[in-house]
Amino acid sequence: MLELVTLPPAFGMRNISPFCLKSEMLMTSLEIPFKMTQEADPRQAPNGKLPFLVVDGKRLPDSELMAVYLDDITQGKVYGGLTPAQNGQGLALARLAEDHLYWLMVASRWLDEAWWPNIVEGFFGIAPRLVRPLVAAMARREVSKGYRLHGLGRHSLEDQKAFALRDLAALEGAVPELGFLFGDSPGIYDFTIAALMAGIFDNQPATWLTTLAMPFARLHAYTERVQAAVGVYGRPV
Ligand SMILES: N[C@@H](CCC(=O)N[C@@H](CS)C(=O)NCC(=O)O)C(=O)O
Repeated sequence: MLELVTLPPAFGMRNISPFCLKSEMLMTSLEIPFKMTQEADPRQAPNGKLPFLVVDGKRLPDSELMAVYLDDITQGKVYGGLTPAQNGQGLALARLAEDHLYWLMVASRWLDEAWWPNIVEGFFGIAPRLVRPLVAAMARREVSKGYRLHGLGRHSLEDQKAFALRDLAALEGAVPELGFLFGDSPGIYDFTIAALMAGIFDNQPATWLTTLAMPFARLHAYTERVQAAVGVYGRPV
């Protein structure tokens, strides 16, 4: 049986990572038998990132490569039904969500002083109390470096919030009022957007990004609709 390895629950979420949640949604929708296990330390994962999929004892990293693999073994059930235009539109939205808005979500959790204690408890709660602040601070430095390398980390918080609002407005404009992006049932690109937005809307306590996102009612309703359709929610239900 396939094994999907994800991060453990945190911040009031059952599945905290957009990439892990997207993969769980996709595999559930494909009705592929799989079990989920947890790994708290991404350094133990291939490429140092979660999720990964264990296939016949081999570890397959990256949620997108996993989707391609799942497409292969289901004879095209992931991407096969999409026209090139739909795939182009979906992939552009996925890149917006996962390569831009995702980083603003990371910053809203990791780099906000007021939210920082939640990271220490949520991600490093299993580390011995004595070394916990040190281990957490080292990880934070890495996140901060990565954010700066991305480029977003060079901007003021005010500008980061303005970037986030433009991303949210773009997604709000792109998702349908009813139904899903490209059909009667949700597909890979719906899972990508909804998995990210679930972690923004539902993480506890709210981050500055949660507060910015809340007024985007259409995006919120869409996020709920996708989760309900597949029966997989980021939060515990
Ligand atoms: N492109 C990867 C991204 C995965 C990713 O960034 N996972 C995060 C959790 S949301 C992670 O493991 N981060 C740990 C790190 O970067 O050290 C995918 O689609 O699976």
